[in-house]
Amino acid sequence: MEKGIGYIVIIVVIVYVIGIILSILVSIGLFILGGIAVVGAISGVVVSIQKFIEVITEAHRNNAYRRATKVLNLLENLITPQPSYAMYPFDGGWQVMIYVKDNVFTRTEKAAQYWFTEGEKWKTKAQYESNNLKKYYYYSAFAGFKLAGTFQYISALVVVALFFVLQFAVLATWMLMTVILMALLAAYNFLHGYYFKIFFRCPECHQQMMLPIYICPSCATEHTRLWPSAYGIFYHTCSKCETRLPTLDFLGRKEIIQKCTTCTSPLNKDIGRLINVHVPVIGGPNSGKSNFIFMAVNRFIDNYAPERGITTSFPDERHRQAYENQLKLLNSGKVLLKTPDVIPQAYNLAVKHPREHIGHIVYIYDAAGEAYANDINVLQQKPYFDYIHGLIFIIDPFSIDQFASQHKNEIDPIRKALSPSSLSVMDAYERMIVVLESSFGVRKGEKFKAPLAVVVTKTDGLDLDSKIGILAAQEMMKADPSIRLEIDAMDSLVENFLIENGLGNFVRDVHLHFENPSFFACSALGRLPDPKDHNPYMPVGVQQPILWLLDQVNVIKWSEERGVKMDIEHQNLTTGYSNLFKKVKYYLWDSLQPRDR
Ligand SMILES: Nc1nc2c(ncn2[C@@H]2O[C@H](COP(=O)(O)OP(=O)(O)OP(=O)(O)O)[C@@H](O)[C@H]2O)c(=O)[nH]1
Ligand SMILES: [Mg+2]
Ligand SMILES: [Zn+2]
Ligand SMILES: [Zn+2]
Repeated sequence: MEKGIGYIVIIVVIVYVIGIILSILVSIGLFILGGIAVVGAISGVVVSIQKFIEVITEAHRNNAYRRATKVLNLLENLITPQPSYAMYPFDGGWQVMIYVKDNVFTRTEKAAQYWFTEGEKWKTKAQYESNNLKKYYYYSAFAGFKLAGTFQYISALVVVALFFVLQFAVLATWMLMTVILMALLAAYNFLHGYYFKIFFRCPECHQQMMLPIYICPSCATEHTRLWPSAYGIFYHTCSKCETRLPTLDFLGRKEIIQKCTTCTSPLNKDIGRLINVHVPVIGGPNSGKSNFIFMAVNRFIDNYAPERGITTSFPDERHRQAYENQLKLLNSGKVLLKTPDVIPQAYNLAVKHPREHIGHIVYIYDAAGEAYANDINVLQQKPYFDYIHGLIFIIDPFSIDQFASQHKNEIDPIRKALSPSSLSVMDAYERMIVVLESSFGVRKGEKFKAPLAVVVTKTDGLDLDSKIGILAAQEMMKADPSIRLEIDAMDSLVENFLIENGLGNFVRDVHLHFENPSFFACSALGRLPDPKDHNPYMPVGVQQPILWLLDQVNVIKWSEERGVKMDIEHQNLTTGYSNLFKKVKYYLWDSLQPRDR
């Protein structure tokens, strides 16, 4: 019995010891496996992070983000593609993600492969081992290396996945913020342009555009959408030459050469920056439009503006050249050449008051009189009639049938010097109304709001100046002190002159069609042209119509100035009256009487 128990105890002890030894041996195997796996996992994380940093810096440094991605392709289907690099959140950011996906795995793969091949070595070793324990350990090592290799993949996967989530969130927020900023800037630009009536309008082909073409100053590449966009909020980077182009005027965009999108002629830098004012000058061939325009503009620039601190300039060098050439002719006693183009070019004149935030850019359209000589030519004027602010209608008194036939004997000897227009006033006027109606679609009974200056020119001929010119106006005011403005006196003198000479219909129609017409008389040359006389021409009365019109369209404050002058004249007049009763009567009654205009 005792002996039996003794055996059992011995057996148990032996089994126990063998168990312990076995489990120690097995544990050593597991320890080998686990150790290798842990080392593999840790190195996996380190390698993945290392490779990831390597790949991501490479992606940014290699400008990998400057190649098109699906996001950019999608975007460029929606917006007009530009020769510029798209912003990071619209292109590069996504490109970097693709680059990371393509490169991190292939590079961690190499590291993983090392562990797998190491594992294979132990596997072969195990296969050829006869000692079972060793065989077991070799297999443990093999399994450890396999696991370590797998961890390499897993850690690379985790690193890339984390990056993807983070990058996506960053790009999405960035995108959203840029879009909001873009929308705000676009809204500001639109409202600013809308409020100040600033538009890009071509003085050559008369098209209006949202934005001109901007020309890269370094490589001359055309940028058609240089504004805050997916290519950059404040700057676009030209993809041809890497030049940074500002997208906003105050950052310097206005200094970049701009071109018309339709006819590609260059647009001066005040177009799209100053408040537009469009004024066509209308009249038959030879009626005296061009001579009037250049003389009136000249008197405005040389006489009126400087005294008031108003700055004037020709933003377009070609316009300045043309103006100076014409002026040279006029100053040497030569008349201007016939205007060649039926579709006119506009002359741009920038006008800015000293305290004005934004100045005006006046477009003066000088078409050849043939523009109003037939119904086809006249409709070609429509493109710029669409946005006119005021009109100047030129009348050559020597083209008025009744006046011309009544004074035939006086006119004939100086016919050459007068060059009477061959087109009747009514024909030119009616064609002007046709274009105006096609542009504005005014309903019956409704009047055109644009101010109309009707200017009878060439008053140097037949002594007209003393009948309807400034001198006559001053005489009229002397005779009737209740007329205190020269332009009021002239207005009624010229109106009467036209009515007396068979243009009563014309005068009535003008009042019927226009809310705000005014009549003027002037002589652009001041004397009859004579090829032998090289003295400069001295115009008479050319300033009034242009001042009146520019005042009506708010470019200058002439009427305000006149108001002040009138008050002073009132005072002089009343102090001039010796009789107190008369003085009181003047203040209470005479000065309050409205003038019929
Ligand atoms: N006497 C006199 N003649 C003038 C005056 N203004 C123009 N003329 C004459 O009229 C001619 C035509 O003048 P322009 O100013 O060229 O006329 P226009 O309306 O521009 O003519 P187109 O360009 O053909 O439409 C000139 O050649 C002068 O002979 C003026 O103030 N006095
Ligand atoms: Mg002309
Ligand atoms: Zn154009
Ligand atoms: Zn460039």
